[in-house]
Amino acid sequence: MALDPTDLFDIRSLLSDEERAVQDAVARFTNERVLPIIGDCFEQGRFPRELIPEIASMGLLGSSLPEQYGCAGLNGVSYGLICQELERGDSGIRSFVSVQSSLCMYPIFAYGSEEQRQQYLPGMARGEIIGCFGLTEPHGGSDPANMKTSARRDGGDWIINGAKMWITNGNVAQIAIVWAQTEDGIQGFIVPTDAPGFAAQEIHKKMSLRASVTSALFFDNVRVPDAQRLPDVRGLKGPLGCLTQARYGITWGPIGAAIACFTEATEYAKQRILFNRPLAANQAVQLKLADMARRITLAQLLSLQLGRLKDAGTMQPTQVSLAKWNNVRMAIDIAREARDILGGAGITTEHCPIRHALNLESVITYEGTETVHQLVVGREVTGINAF
Ligand code: TGC
Ligand code: FAD
Repeated sequence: MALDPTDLFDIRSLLSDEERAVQDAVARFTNERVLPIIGDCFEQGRFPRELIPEIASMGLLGSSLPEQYGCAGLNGVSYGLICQELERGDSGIRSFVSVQSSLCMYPIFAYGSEEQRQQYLPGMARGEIIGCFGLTEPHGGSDPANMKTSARRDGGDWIINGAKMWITNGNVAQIAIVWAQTEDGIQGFIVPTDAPGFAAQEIHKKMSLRASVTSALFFDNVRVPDAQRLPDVRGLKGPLGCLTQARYGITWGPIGAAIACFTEATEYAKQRILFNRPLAANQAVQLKLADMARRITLAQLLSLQLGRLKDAGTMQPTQVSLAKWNNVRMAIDIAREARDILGGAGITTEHCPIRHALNLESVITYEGTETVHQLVVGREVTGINAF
């Protein structure tokens, strides 16, 4: 029996019925609602906001959080499959869901008060309240411990000053999860984006993640009451804990992008006739396609095992770093190779590889650069901190 080239090890058979149903539903959404418009969105530099209600109604926002907050209560593997199928469409769509779910809803759930959970999570799950996550600052994102944005106590309020850079959803959001230095270390605040002194400026001229909104945030004496502070976390482990959730999803997302590029390159190589034979009949081309299939298979196994560890409650940040490094590297290499197999046709958005390759330039940088993750693994295996 012929194997599925995008699932050579029948990893689907390792999924539960519920996980398969989630994957199928999101795959349908991507095929029917994302793929027909995404090339144009990318070209126009437009995030397709019109998809938010449908994404929300499918339960894809905060999908792993409990049903009591209006969320789907799915497991970690299902969240991974959601990321994979969305990023098969475009990294920008997956980014939107990652930020809302892992970087905004998760900290409210994990570090927020019960009042904050009740106030925000159901509306965020319905897509009525959109969040953004402000950690990175203009002077250097890899070292968030060197944070300049500050929050100073003023009676029952906090006054926030500073700036954040490269913030996904910044100009779409109603609330920003803002990490700021305080007298008691780094703390998180839920800042309404209509607060006086808050400004978001969209970053243009991007050649990557063009179907996603990226912004700079500015805080000029922004006043928020203490009720907007996340009470249950202090220090860098607050934002880093959110990043672990988001990075986990990002280990799955690029598998989708890689599958899209691999599939398109394979079909193209089978149909393109050069030197009187299909391009795919050349050994040099088959080696490239076989290598893509090998690397996709390894990434699939890595993320599935990571998901099983997550669902068992034993997943470690170093394991997430290794998988983010491996899987994004796998995907960007495949996207570039697939672009090459398409020849000149590969440079237009009529075909997906160039769009995925350009998007993955962001994915390999955000949520910890490739180097940062290599050094996290290096620290684990040597016991020496090279940061
Ligand atoms: P260190 O000072 O040793 O640790 C501080 C505290 O944090 C704890 N911790 C973690 N907790 C959870 N998850 C992790 N991954 C954690 N890593 C560390 C740690 O145990 C400690 O806790 P405690 O209780 O002892 O205080 O910090 P470190 O040396 O591990 O960190 C250094 C480094 C370079 C790894 C870290 O700063 C880092 O990861 N830098 C990269 C920053 C980054 O990834 N920024 C991403 C911004 S958000 C984004 O890009 C969104 S893109 C969104 C999209 O569109 O998808
Ligand atoms: P830098 O930290 O200045 O790094 C520059 C280079 O130096 C990199 O190659 C890096 O690997 C290397 N380097 C750093 N340290 C070392 C070292 N010790 N040894 C060797 N090399 C090193 N941030 C948010 O907070 N929220 C968001 O929603 C968000 N969305 C983003 C969306 C997009 C499209 C992009 C591009 C970024 C986004 N980011 C977001 C920011 C992202 O997390 C940062 O870009 C990333 O953490 C890297 O920070 P930096 O760009 O300042 O690069």
